[in-house]
Amino acid sequence: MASQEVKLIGFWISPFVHRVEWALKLKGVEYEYIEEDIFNKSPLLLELNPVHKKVPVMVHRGKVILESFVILEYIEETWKESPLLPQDPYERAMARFWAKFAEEELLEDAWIALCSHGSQKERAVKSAIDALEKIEGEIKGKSFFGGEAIGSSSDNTKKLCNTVPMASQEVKLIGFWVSPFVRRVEWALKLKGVEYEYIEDDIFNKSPLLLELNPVHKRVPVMVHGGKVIVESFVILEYIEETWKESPLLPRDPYERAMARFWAKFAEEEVLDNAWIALCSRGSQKEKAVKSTIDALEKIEGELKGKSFFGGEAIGYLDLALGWISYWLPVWDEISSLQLLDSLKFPSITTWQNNFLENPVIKENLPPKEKMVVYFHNRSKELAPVMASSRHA
Ligand SMILES: N[C@@H](CCC(=O)N[C@@H](CS)C(=O)NCC(=O)O)C(=O)O
Repeated sequence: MASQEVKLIGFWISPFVHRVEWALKLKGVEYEYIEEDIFNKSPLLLELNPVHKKVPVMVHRGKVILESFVILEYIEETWKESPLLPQDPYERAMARFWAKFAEEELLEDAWIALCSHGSQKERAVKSAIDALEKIEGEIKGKSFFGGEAIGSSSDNTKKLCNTVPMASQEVKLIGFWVSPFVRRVEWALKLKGVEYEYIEDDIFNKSPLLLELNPVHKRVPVMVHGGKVIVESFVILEYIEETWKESPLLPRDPYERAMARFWAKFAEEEVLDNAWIALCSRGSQKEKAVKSTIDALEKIEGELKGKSFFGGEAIGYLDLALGWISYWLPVWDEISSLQLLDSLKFPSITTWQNNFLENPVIKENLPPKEKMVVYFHNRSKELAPVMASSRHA
């Protein structure tokens, strides 16, 4: 491959950039490396990554791919030699789960531990060590997470918990009625025509089953397929897509797939997190969160314009990932007079919202609105003091 086909914009010390470089080198992909100064960003970086303005940025044949994990998946799908992910969908799910876990629980806490002082440092050190203990359990007895060779994780990885005895194709989903993370999994299963047994849990009084099946996060959704336990809704969606090939949710083209994954992550981190803070906080914290949510929605509006669905003509992965915007966000708007989803400001999102909610699979699988209003009203009141104190933490 001609080196000009792949360009990587990086910063010498970034671990996110290095993981992309390692993947390219392991696969023997030639690339041109362009060093960036993240403290004095170049016009090129700002043009290629206007959303986050961060490295790494990979450009392949003029197409821009962002976010190191999204880039890793793109590299894996584009250059098949020396695979980094295992073949088996469950092992792939485990690799994605632990990668996400280490990023969210270890890297973030270790960084806070490095940069903070006093009780905040102590807390972060403790959390980082807790996370390392879980990772130690995962790698025990292996040369690499990828087994005998470097990969994203293991071919022989331990299950999150003991295997649950059940028929080989049986699917169970443990959920909570109002969780948008659970609904996106249900929608995916229904769109693909996969039968499953739904088990309602109480996240305020967790069942022994939930604690046993998801000892790491203790959260729903938890999906069990033929006794194998998969957690984290985006990891579950990828597993569903790889296991049941009918009615594909992700596009075929690796670049389009990368875009779907990028926007799903963006909406989760920038829209969902901020909208939740906007609902549950007060005063200037609320104002700031409202503004950030609207800024993020503007980017989503730009991404959607002119399309019926994010997935084109049919509901796909990104529609499911963002599905909560169509139904949960208006409820939050109503409870807290947030005025986030203004139809004049966001005409494309509004049209998409109507298209999405008209689909029978979606329409028939939504929590009752009145019950949601009461639930979120109470939750926002309960969480307001917690949000206020976390601001000063
Ligand atoms: N990132 C997770 C989020 C799951 C999540 O936060 N689930 C909530 C219900 S909406 C939960 O189980 N909360 C219980 C807890 O955090 O203790 C996913 O996508 O699956």
